[in-house]
Amino acid sequence: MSASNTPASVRTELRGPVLIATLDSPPVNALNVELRRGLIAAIEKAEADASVQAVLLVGAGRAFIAGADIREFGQSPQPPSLPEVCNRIEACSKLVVAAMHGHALGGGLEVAMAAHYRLAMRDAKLGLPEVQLGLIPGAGGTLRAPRLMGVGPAVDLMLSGRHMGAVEAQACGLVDRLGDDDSAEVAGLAYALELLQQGASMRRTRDASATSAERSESLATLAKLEAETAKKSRGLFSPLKVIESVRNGLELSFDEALKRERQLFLQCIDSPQRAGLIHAFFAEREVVKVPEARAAQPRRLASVGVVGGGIMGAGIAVSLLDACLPVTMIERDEASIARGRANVEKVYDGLIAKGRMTSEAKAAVMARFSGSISYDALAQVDLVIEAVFEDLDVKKAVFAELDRVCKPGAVLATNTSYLDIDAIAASISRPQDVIGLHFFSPAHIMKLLEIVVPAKVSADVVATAFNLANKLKKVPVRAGVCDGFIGNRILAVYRQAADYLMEDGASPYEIDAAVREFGYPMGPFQMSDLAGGDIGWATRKRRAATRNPKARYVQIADRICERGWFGQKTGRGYYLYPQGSRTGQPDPEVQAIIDAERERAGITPRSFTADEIMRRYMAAMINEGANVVDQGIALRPLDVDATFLYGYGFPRYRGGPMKYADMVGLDQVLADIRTFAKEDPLFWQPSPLLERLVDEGKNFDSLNRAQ
Ligand code: 3H9
Repeated sequence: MSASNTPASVRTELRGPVLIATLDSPPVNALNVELRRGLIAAIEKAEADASVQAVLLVGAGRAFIAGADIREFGQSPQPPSLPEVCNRIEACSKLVVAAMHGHALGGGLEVAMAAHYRLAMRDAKLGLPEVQLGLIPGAGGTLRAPRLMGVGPAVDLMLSGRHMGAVEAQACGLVDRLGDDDSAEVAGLAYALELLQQGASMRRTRDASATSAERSESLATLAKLEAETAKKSRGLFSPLKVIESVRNGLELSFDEALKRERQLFLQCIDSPQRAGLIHAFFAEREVVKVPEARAAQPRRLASVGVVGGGIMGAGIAVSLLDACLPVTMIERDEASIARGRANVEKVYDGLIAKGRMTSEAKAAVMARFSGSISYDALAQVDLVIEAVFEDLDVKKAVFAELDRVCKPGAVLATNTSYLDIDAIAASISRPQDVIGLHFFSPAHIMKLLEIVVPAKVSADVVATAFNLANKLKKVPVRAGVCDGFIGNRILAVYRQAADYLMEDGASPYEIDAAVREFGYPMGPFQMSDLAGGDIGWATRKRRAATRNPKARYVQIADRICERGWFGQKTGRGYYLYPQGSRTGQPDPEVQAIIDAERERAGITPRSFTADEIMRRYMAAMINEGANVVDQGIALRPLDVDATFLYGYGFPRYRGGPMKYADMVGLDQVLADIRTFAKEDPLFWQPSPLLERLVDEGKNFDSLNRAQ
């Protein structure tokens, strides 16, 4: 037995006739330049040593290989490229076996597919998720996966980005053997020795050929998938490139198809969608890196109380129950607690109806749920989330009860969307335990959780909130206290920009269409109809007393609400919803209201192109985003991005509003704001941060990196 270290992070060790090459680059063996060089060196070493009959590729730590190193994209490429590495592995004259455990994704699976034989441990998760980063598998994956698994399953793996379990991977031909031993190394070594003993042939994936009948069948499957993909992946660049590359693999020689795959991959690398999607990938992982989570240990979190059993409270309860936490729900009377329980059960009944849950599983979950009309039932819980009516006095009354009954050290959270959490904290004897946990509706589905940090809260309470988010599989974003925190504060401003556009001449239908065309699933007026116009109306009334009388105020929404047109739930809002339909139709009476309001305000309507609509909409969003960062409400621009990606339907491939601003150019955004300011200088006040960054020639991302 001999051991040595080839470049940096690929260790090699000879065990009898097998050279074990262990990739070791924590945390997930992303294929950076050292690993790529190390892999080539390991293969060369095997070729040069006559005693080596086989090479075993394994990963150290928790994964085989999580793919190419995403951090290298967009920088100048360093040889060898990953396709070169895969080709070298495949061409090796000694038998190459890949033994996978943990994640084998993207370039990681491509390395394994270039090996001659593949073993997967039962825990392994295999996938080609490149499209989620705006890419295609670019190291032979679009050609080797169809050869191993067939065109249909391979395209499904590539377009869905899903992770496939080892058993399924074996069933579809992607792996040859399942490993049951203690480690991938032990299982892989035994498999390699067995293959040598059997005199197994050198089996190169590139050589797997199809009959002409099989090829025509594959082409027909592909044509069908292409039509479906064009419809489904609206606005996305890379999914159709996957199909194109798979087709090349069927029609061209392997080498020619590989060349084309590289070209398609590089087109994807150059696309703004790749930049947006990779920014989103890292933003999701960066948001948890907040000072309090670094400084303090989370408190114990074994049971939770929820006050309020309305739609929000019930959604929060479901989210907690799904994370295996026992939940005690408090309501004011027996009828309300029965309604709260029914709201929770309704979610699970929906899953049962769709075949996604069994009645037994529901019973097991509901066994963790209890309801009570007495706050005393919360005496021993570790955390309480209040989700009652959005009114400061009502919330303070709840907190007074919590202060009375909860054990010392219990975390007391409010789900308020707008209210002053410092005021709530100051109203009880333990402000250090009070925090905001702002869930988004439906709370059991939406990924965003704004963690709102009041002035007096302890660091370990903030750390506990981030720990909770992790348990709930949410994307937590740290926010400071202000009216609306990060998301709703910015929303209020660009909704105003949309209202100005509407009063100045664009119809709500044109604005919604422009916003959808930009990539949102729906526009702001559709969203208002879905959420219920009465919610915004109540907020406007609440703010009426503090509104700047000199600021422009569009009254169209109030006129619509005064008629009781609150959107889908009342059958009409900005749109008409005949007979409970959820797809709205333009409403001529709404247009008449808009015309009357324009006349009352003395406005001569003009037309707006979709481009101008979006420039104004985005400028308002970006400008307020900059204010939110400048005032420390968001820690970094990426926190604003994550808020909008996970809570407001912002198109992921654009990376979030601040990333989008960087891509458009901050000077361009500022120039737009200054132009719009000529019409309304009060509304269009450039953010000081935006002006500073433009002066210094910097972008928002420079602030992300500065942290
Ligand atoms: C590709 O392969 C292209 C090729 O086809 C062609 C090339 C020519 N690179 O998510 P976690 C970091 S494209 C760099 O928190 P988990 C991550 O940022 C790639 N870094 O852990 C984090 O860093 P930090 C195709 C990476 O257990 C840390 O590792 N592959 C990469 O929840 C831990 O990650 C993919 O798309 C990477 N590839 O989940 C897979 N992967 O600690 C992307 C992770 O500083 N990765 N990091 O915050 C994942 O989906 C998840 O990370 C994984 C682990 C499921 C593996």
